[in-house]
Amino acid sequence: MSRAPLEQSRKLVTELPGPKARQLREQLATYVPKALSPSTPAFASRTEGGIMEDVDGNRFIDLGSGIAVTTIGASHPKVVEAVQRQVEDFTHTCFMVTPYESYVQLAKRLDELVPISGQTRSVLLNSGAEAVENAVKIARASTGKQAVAAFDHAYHGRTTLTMGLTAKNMPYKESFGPFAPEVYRVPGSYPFRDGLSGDQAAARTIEALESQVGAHNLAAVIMEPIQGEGGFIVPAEGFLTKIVDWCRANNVLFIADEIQTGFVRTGSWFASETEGIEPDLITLAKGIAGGMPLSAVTGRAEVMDAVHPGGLGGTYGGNPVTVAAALAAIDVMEEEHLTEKATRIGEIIRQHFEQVQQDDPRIGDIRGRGAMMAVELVDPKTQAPLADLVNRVAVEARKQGVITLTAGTYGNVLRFLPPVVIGEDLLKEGLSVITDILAETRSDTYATA
Ligand code: PLZ
Repeated sequence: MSRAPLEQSRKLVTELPGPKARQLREQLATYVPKALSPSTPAFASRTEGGIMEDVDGNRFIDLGSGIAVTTIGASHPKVVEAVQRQVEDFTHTCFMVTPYESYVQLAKRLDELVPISGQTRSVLLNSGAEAVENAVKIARASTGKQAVAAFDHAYHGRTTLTMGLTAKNMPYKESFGPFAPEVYRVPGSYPFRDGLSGDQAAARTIEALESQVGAHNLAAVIMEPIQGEGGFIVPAEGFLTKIVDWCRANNVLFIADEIQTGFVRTGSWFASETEGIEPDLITLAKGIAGGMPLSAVTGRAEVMDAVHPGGLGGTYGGNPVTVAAALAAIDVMEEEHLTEKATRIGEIIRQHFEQVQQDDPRIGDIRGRGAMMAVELVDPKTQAPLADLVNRVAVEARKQGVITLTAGTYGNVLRFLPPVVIGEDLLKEGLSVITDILAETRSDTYATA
C-alpha cells in the first residue's frame, strides 16, 4: 500500500505560516505551555528524504533532521515496514517481564559496531537523557566512586542529573535548580576561542580534574566527541586521546556521549573512531532508530556487569517497535553506504561556506565533520558573538522554506544536520537560501547580542 513519493523539491504555496498552520498555532498556544516554542512556521504533515511537507501543502528543505535524528529520513520504507510488522506481532511486553529476541539482536549489532574492543553489553532505554543518567549510574556502581566531570559547552539533557551536566544556563537550567551533587565542570578544547593545542588544552583539563575533584573521587568523565548544542565544537587534535589516557591511568571511566554524533552522522559510525579513542561506555540515541524513541548505553562487559541484578530497567526501555526500527535503520545505513554520504555532505557544506567566507569575514569559523557542520558568526574585529544575526538568518530561512537550526553557548552558531539521504541539489539549494539571506545583512552594523 505504498503512496506516491514525496516530491523532493522546495515549494511554498502559501505565506508562512499558512492558514491551517496559523489556526493550529492558536490551538497550540491554548493547550501547550509556552515553555515549548516550535521554531518552524508550519505544522508537519509528511516528511521523506530531505523534504518536510506541511498541512498547507508547503514543502520545506530539512537541514535539521529533527535535531540529528532522521539520518535516513523520517519515513524510510524499510523502517515503516519493520514497524508495521512488529506492531502486528506485539507492541510491548516489558523486557524485564518477558524478553524478546530483537532486543538481544540489537545489543549484538551494537557490540559489532561500537569502537570498544572486547565484549560489550547494552541496556536499551527511551531518551538520550535517560541513557546519560544510566551511564552515570553504571560508572558509579562500577568504580565505587561518585564524582562525574563534564565540560564547558557540554549538553547532556534536561533531566535533573543531566541538566547539571549540561553547561548552558538559558534555556536549559534557568529556575530548575537545585541540581544533582557531585557534578564538576572543567574546561575542554575550543580551538577557535582558546587557541590551545590539543596537548595544552588537555593539560589544563587534567590540572582542573586533579586539583578540583581528585581522581580517587572521580567515577567518570563524560564528553561529546564533537560538542553538539554547544556549537559543534571539534576539540583540537590529540585532546581526547590525552583525556582518555589520563582516565585509564587513574581508574576513571570515560563516557563518550555519542547521542548526537553517533550512527554515521559524522562520516564514521561513531565520532570516537575518528578521534582514535576507545570509551568505556557510550551513550546512543537520536539516529539509532530512524526517528523512533530509543536510546542505549553500550559498555565494556565488566563495567556493565558491576550493576546488581535488577539495578537497571524501566517500563518501555527497548520497546520492540523501536528496536525493530533500529535494526532496520542500521541495515539502511550499511546498505546505502551512509558513512560515505555523510562525508560528502561535510565536503559540500565546507566548500560552500569557504566560498562565502572569502568576502564575508563574519564567518569566523567553519567546523564539524560529515553531516554535522556549523558556522560561527562573529564580529570580525572583536570575535564577539553575533547571536542576533544568527537568529535573524535562521528565522528568515525558515520563512523561505528551509528548516535551519542554531546552536552555541553564545547562540551565534548556525548548524547543519541534514538527513544523510538528502539529495545534493536540495542540500545546495538550502545552503544558498541561507547564504543569500546572510549576504543581505552585510550592510547592517555588527550588532552584538
Ligand atoms: N546528549 C549529546 O545532543 C539531545 C536537545 C535539544 P534527549 N540534543 C538535543 C533540546 O533542546 O532539548 C542530546 C544530545 C547529547 C544528550 C541529549 C539528550 O537527548 O533524547 O533529548 O533526552
